[in-house]
Amino acid sequence: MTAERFREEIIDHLLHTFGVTPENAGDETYYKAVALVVSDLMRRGRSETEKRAKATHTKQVYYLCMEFLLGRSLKNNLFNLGLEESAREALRTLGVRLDALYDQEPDAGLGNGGLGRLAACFLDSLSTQGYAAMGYSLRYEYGIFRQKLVDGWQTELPDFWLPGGKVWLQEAPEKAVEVHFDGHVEEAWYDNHHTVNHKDYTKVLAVPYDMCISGKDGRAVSKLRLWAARSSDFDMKTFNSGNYLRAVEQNAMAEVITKVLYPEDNNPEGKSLRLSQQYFLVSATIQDIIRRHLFEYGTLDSLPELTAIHLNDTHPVLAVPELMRIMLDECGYGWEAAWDIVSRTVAYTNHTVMKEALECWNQDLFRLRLPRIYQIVEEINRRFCADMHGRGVDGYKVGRMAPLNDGFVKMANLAVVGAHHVNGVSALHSEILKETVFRDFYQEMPGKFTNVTNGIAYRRWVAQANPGLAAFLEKHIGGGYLADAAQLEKLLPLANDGTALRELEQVKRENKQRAAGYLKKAYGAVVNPDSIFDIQVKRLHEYKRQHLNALHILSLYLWLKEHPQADFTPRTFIFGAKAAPGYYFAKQIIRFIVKLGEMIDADPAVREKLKIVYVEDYRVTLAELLIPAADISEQISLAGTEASGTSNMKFMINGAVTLGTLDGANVEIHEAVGDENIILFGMTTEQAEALRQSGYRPGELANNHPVIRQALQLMENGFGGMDYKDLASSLRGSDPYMVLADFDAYAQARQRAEALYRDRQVWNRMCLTNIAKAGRFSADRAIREYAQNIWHADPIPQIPVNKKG
Ligand code: 26W
Repeated sequence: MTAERFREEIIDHLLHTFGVTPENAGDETYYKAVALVVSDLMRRGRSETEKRAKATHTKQVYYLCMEFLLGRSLKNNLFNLGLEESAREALRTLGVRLDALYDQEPDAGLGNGGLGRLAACFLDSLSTQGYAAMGYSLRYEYGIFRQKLVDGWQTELPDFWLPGGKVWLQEAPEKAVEVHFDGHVEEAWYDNHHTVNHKDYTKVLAVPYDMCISGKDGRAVSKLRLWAARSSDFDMKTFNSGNYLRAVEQNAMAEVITKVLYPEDNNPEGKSLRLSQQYFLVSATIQDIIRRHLFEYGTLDSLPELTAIHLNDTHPVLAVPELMRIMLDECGYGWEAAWDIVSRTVAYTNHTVMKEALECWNQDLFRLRLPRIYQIVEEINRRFCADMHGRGVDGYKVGRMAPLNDGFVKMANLAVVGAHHVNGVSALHSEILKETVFRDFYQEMPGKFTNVTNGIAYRRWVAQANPGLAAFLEKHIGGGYLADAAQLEKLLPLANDGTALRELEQVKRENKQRAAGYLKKAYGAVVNPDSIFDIQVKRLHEYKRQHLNALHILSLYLWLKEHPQADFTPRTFIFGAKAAPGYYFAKQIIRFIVKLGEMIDADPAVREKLKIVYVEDYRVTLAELLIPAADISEQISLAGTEASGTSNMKFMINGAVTLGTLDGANVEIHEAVGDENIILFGMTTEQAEALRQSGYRPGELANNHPVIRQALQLMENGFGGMDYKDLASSLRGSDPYMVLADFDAYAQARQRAEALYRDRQVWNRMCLTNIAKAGRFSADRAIREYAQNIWHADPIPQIPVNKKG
């Protein structure tokens, strides 16, 4: 689209959609008008994609996830459609700056962290590579809370994103479906025919809101369908009989289902509302998938050949009994035929080994809320157990694998039983799954288990988030890497090119300056762009060990006090993390970091050398600013705990060096770049396990280690008007994630990092090699592996529609 045409369309939307003249419109309205122009284009692209997929009978991929952490869309879509320049020019003639409009867009924060961001990256790749794909999730009214730190303590504010975010959503009321809860089930025989009736249920309407997800160069457009809960009918009878409040209340009860995203990550609460959300997503989605399939093909017999349903973690696993329910109760299938179809259609990815993250529902709660689904789960369970017993499997083992056990519905067990493939998200994680969480299953059905290492939408994370690096790449290796990430390896010959390396250093330096400017503006934090930018951004969780990072900074502080003359490269430590609102210990860690930063700031002897910035309200948009500015990427989880990590990949491709443990995808990053280009430290998974087995005694370790002892004492004595006794005593007492055991190795690794950094040529070469080797962590590669090994799906053939079918 030309700039002139773009301009006309913007003006058209201003006048006719928003009723304002170009002269009177503000940036917010301009942002919306531009978004609508882009949306219109994408919708046309989407119908093309659908037409081609239908004409060629291409297998559909349906990606179900309770979270899609999309961030902003405008820049991404303009970039993908190749329209950024036209838009910029069109707006310029109207006296408006495109970059100002970007800042009008709120982040669509419909997710907590890695799981949700991965889903967003995957949709991008599915579109780019031209698969026939849809994502399904919920249209939460409130996304992940806005974090506000009050004297270091995290408080949560609602994230009402829809006013600025809904321009991307198109309501499709004609595709609304009913979802049924509660009531009871009656079974009967009529004329030899067994019928099941779900009686007296409550209905909630699921209304789809569709968002188009563009791919690079518009090869295909995917659709993300977000369901919103709406009361199916206002109870006029109750209302008329004078019971106004009750009538309104019923309405509100239905709509509460999609009111807010659960801010828990890795720690489910087992609340009935979350179960309702999950079933709501699954039931609406499965009905939609079946409707689409029947409309095209008229029978569900071909479902496994023509659709792949992917469960992103266990949260949408009720898709398995829901699909069974519809086939049994509404389509007349018998159990065996239905089960055969379901279990050839559904696949499942596990994203965490945290025991407490494996969702279990209280059986009674489940039965009351979802009586028919419960019955089906019972039958799945009965048949699975009978089958296992029949094969001579030990009774305890069958119990451990059973979907129903100990009064709970075990979601992970149901997922493995119902899925044809189960995968972990990094090589190490997939191995750990087979040895621990799914050991029993792996012994009985080894063929189900596989690995697909995560990947990232690198075009967003490099070409859009890091224009300086994009220009550097364009200059030295051309634009081919945008379609084929493996081409980043073309950089390797520059490893000894001093001029190119200095250029790369300059790119980093400018990104650091840009980030510094923002930190000054947003938080009043003054940071030195010549210091080492050492960044840890991710959810706050003990296993990720932000407190290891902070404890080491505290020890550096104490050391610098004693060695004021020491030759020391100034460092800026940047943290960004939200804690689950009820995770009290995590909130204490945040406060400890913030207060430590304040103590350092107040100390003229140290503050030129050390600086901590805790960025409030870390989110996708801040990640896009901070990651390109990083020198060091902190990936310091206890080995064996982080399933994959994906920020490690984003940092790497932006030319930061990983300082990390052999955990998750760090293992594969190490493999890719070699010993020379990563700074590894700490115990391996096996060593950590062995230490635990042999009896880990952190208290003793603390007392015998002068540096740790002194640091913990300072925490106990307190500073900044409070003490950090809870934290210190957890470390001394049990230290579940072995912070103290890895402390020395971490301190040494940081020293090595400093030494490497001081040799600018060596460091720049490390950065360059990291970028060059990041290609395998592209989501395009991950999606191809899913498509080939799990979904058995191909991209839509690139033939003109009218030549076929
Ligand atoms: C409240 C229930 C719950 C439980 C687990 C909510 C969310 C989860 C997620 C599975 C946690 C999560 O986001 N896991 C992360 O998934 C990323 C993508 O695969 C990995 O890179 C991270 O290592 C993993 O922590």
